[in-house]
Amino acid sequence: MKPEKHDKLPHDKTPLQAVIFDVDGTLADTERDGHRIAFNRAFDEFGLDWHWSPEVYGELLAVTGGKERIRHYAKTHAPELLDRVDIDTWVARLHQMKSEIYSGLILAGAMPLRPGVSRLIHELREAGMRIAIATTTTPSSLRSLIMVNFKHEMMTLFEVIGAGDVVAKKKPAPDIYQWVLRQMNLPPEACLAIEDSQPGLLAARAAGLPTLVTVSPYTAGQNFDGALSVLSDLGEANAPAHHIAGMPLAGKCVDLTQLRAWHGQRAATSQATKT
Ligand code: XBP
Ligand code: MG
Repeated sequence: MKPEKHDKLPHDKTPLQAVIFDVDGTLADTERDGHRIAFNRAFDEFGLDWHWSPEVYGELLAVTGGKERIRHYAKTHAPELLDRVDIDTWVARLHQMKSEIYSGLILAGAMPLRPGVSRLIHELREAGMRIAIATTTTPSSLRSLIMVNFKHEMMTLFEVIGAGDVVAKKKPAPDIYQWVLRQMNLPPEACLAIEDSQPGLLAARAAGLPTLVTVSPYTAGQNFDGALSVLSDLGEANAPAHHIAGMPLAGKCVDLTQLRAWHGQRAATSQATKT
């Protein structure tokens, strides 16, 4: 049946129906003291003399995905490795080792959630808002982070988990967000993404999602043009978030009322960023 003209609301009238969270840098500051440490320990286990300092790791974050990051580093630091006939298996085994070490660190309590994350997720769930994950991280690493911080299996907390190799192209490609939207059967304009990095913002925007950015230590200086708003974090009543760019934060912290308000005004932001 041909859809009636009024079946589809204009973009700026579509109500907010789901919030899609990034993981690393957004839910928790996992990179420098989590993933980086795990990569370095796995390199030791594999007899490699590689060591990723906090500075080097910051540069390597431009390559999203752990296996992709390892392969990229090998290209410049040990190109002979790439000639191995079993290179794909070797990278996968090294990354598997890294992921196990990472989960061990997380389960030992090394990585608390960022300010406001637990509060907002609980508020969204209580309000019946649909919530999902869109990340380049490996599912086992995410599961550990969720288990230790929420005492929940990830699938009971989030309706849809888009993670790791479920899509071929990782952020900044839009694929992971498009995959999540398909699973949720929602158009992008009915959703809002929360990200911490430029590759994440680019991925979400390329999928058509209005996006809030909460910067993390590695991403604070990046270009966030096109974001609804850019903040220090989600904030708590006793530890207010700081506004950095984009639409202002009305109160001390991000709550559902604020997300709905930004979402409702998103047409103004996309106009503003086009000029
Ligand atoms: C950030 C990433 C990930 C992590 C490492 O993901 O690029 O690759 O650095 O995780 P996001 P893996 O911000 O999208 O959550 O080693 O499991 O890939
Ligand atoms: Mg991130």
